[in-house]
Amino acid sequence: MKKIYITTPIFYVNDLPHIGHAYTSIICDTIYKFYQLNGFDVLFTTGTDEHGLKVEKAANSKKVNVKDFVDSVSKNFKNLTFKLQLSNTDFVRTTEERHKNAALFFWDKLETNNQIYLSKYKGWYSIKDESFYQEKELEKINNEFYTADGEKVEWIEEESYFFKLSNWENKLLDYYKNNPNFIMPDSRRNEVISFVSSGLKDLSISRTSFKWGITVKNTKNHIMYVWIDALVNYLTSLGYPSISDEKKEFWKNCIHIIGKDILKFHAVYWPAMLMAANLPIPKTIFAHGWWTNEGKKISKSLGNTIDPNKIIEEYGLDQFKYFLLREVNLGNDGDYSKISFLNRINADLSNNLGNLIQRTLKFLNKNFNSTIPYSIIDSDTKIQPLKDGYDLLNKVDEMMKIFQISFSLKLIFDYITSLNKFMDREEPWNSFKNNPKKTGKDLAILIEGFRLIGIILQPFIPNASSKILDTININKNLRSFKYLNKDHKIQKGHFINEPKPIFPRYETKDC
Ligand code: ME8
Repeated sequence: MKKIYITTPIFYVNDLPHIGHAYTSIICDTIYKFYQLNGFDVLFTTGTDEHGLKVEKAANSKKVNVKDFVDSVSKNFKNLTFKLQLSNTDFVRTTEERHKNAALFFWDKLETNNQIYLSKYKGWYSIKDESFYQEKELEKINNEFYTADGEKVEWIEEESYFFKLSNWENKLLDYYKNNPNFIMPDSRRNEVISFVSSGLKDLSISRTSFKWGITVKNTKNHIMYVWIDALVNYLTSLGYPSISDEKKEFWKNCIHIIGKDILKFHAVYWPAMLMAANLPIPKTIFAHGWWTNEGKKISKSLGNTIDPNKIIEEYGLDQFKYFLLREVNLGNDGDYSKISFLNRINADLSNNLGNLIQRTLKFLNKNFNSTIPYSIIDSDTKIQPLKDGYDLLNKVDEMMKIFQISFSLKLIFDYITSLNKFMDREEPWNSFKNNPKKTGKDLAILIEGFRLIGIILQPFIPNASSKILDTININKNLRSFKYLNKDHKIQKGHFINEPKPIFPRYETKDC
């Protein structure tokens, strides 16, 4: 069985989860479910990044013990995995022993390979990003320095261990050149290539001015740089340092899904450190775009963070997921607004999909006693709606391979539109009076279309899909993608359960 390993970033526990964290998690979950239904063996890990100055400060500002603080905030992120019904196979907390061992072993490996030296760091640091900056990357306003995101940086001077990042500049550039799909999309790849080409400095990888983190072995006060600690979580989940041969196969096919904010860490520092530790490099790093709220940057200080729990409670999980996945092409930025959310779910889910299924099944229920009146024969499978339906998986698969999730949904919903057109053209409610045989055949074609839609939509809107498949009475064992073909088509005499509305319609006049 082919293996794939999907990861989200591990989230800082300095604050509550918001729409951005939910977004990355939903993308990973969709990819996980798609591959799993397509016959792959998939691992999917997420978790929380619990060390570092930022988290320590957040706990101090609330006057709580740091460990108690991280326990409680990490729980909020774990609860989000339940609320989003994620299929994650692991949840790594960097305060777990298994992770500390992995991070220390990784450090040892770098040290043994002569990749680390002791010196002094003098330079700028952003606590929010937990990142070091060169002056050329900053903007000077009134004698103070700021990152491109407007975060003030602080000057630090302290003894520090360094990783010999500068040694890896050419090897990284070669790697990017020889592996064009390592960084996606292309615009991000170009950004990274230009960053590395402009020169890499050695990276400070320990801090001595705070305590909350993993203490470097044989030192009293060196705390491992939180980004090394955090990145190793992807290996921790596979059992590092003792990764089984099977898990090594997962690592080769690892896909890191991240936001564009943390590209440098994943696409520059991480592959350099992996090469330095003689470990293989993951297959792809995909950096998605940024969500704004009604056109404004989401930030705690503006008080405009969007709580995914609230949207899910008000409108439903599938609606929330569908909007995020469909509204923007993966890689682009997106804007959440109530009106665009409601318009999107009303038009696609309620009108296009929900209405079609509801009116077809009600008609079958009323006029054919909920029983399929016709068996589709092989020559029927050339009829357009069926032919298109059986071709759908190939097309969607091509798009999913390049992470075009929105376009995959577009293909599926274009197909649903074509079924609506078929229904309107064939008018079963009219033909029924004079030609019930034709009506029966048209209904069988539509319901076979619903079976295909119900199966292929499972990675994207799993709850609605299972409602559709339950209503048209498809056996739970016959719902993976291998059944998306004519060999498993619905037969005459197949009984349909009572149709229930799938998606309500929402008023938009108050938006
Ligand atoms: O960076 N739009 O954690 P973090 C889209 N701990 N995605 C967003 C978003 C937004 N407005 N806001 C956040 C860290 N995200 C480190 C990661 S990994 C080894 C360590 C998502 O809590 C997006 O995935 O700041 C982004 O990369 C991530 O949350 C940052 O989460």
